Amino acid sequence: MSTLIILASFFQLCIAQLNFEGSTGILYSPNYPDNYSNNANVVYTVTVPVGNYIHLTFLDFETENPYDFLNILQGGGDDDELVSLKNVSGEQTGTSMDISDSQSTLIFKSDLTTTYRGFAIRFDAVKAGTLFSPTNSCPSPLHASSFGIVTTPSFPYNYPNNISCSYLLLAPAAHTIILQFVAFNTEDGYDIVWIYDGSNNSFPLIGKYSGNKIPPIINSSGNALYLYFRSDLVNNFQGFSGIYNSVSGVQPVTDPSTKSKKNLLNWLKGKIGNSSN
Ligand SMILES: [Ca+2]
Ligand SMILES: [Ca+2]
Repeated sequence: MSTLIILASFFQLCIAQLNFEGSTGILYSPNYPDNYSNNANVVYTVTVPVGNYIHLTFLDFETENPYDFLNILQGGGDDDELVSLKNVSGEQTGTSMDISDSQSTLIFKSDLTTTYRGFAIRFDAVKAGTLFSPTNSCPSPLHASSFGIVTTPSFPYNYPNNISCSYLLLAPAAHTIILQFVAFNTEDGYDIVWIYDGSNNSFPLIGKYSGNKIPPIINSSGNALYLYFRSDLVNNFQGFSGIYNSVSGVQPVTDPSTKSKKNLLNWLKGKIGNSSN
């Protein structure tokens, strides 16, 4: 039994805890945007400023239903009064929920086989006694993290009429960017996103997309992708949510179903490694 296998087995038994504090932030499943591992057990605590409650937005959510799930509880930290609100699993991209507390605990567990991409969930603090209201404004234009999410304004609520937003996805030198939409619904032919293979709209146009069909996975040839979204004066829809991540050099896009099989194979390999000890 190799040291690596011992470490890997030990690590899988550990419960990871991640604490988030502030007015907004994004929780990602382990390994995101790659598949989470089997046997995952991760606890997230979210604390927003006192006098606020928590609004969750599922920017991306895909787990094995019902075996890999996120248990959402009200309360957290030193609070003894944890109340389980619901278990979330399967395909839940574009949904949202309120937690009437300034603290929440979210526990993600996966079982022994079959993994998916997992989730990206944004939390926002909302003043107690008021309703969450979408911003209706463009997200920040620069996206230079190794991975993240880009959405139309207010996603999953409808984007406003007559808005234009640009998004610059930037990776380090000698990297390329993969962009995968996980939700897409705009007014066909009128509310359009243009995607360019570079840092602005003078670079080659990869494609222009509208309607309710998810665009293909997009790969940049260099270290930048530029998106420009424009809605016209009438008829608005939910818009899009897309995952970007940077990879070293140009890499073939992996079919997610292949990834699941590969993870299962790795798990089986780990078991064989353990039993030969
Ligand atoms: Ca599973
Ligand atoms: Ca429109």
